[in-house]
Amino acid sequence: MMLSQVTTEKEWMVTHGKGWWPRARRAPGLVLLIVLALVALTACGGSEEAEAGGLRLDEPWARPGLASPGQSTMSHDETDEATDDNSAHGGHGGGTSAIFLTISNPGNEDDRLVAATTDVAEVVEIHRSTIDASGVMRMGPIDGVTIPAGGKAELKPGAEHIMLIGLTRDLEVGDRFSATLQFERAGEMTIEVEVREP
Ligand SMILES: [Cu+2]
Repeated sequence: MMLSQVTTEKEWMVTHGKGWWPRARRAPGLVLLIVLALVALTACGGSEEAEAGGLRLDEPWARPGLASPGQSTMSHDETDEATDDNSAHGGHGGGTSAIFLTISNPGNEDDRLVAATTDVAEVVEIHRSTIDASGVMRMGPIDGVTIPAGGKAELKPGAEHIMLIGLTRDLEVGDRFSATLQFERAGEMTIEVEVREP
């Protein structure tokens, strides 16, 4: 269409007569309807699970734990950390827990969980549990968990998990707390974690 032919509204009116006005009035209403429909679709489309940057975080949960377990309530000496050999998280007064969840990545690029924070623990680390040659379960920090493009990462007992060290409050079954996960591509995502028995 030769837009240059329509130089002014007046000229358009002259060439198209009365028909121009109803059409012009209808158009803004139509645009508004489309916008409203898109807003409604967006609002209904979101699941209950956190979703951002293309990632989907499903069913975050954590083990129960106590802020001051047993006899170790006085071991606040940070130098204990040097001797912490994956089997005991000494050096912190609070107990431990771990967050588990499934992270799905429907996108075309791998993403990577690189860190996490929560105010219910003094230290948060990404861990992997493995069973050594003698059948003993061990765990230790890893630098991240890859969520492959078109795939998922399952953080679950006996595998990768988000370790909570030095609980600042008791985590009892039914409690909820928030945690923020840091992804290389998706950035920060905050989740609500429910405390339950494994
Ligand atoms: Cu751990």
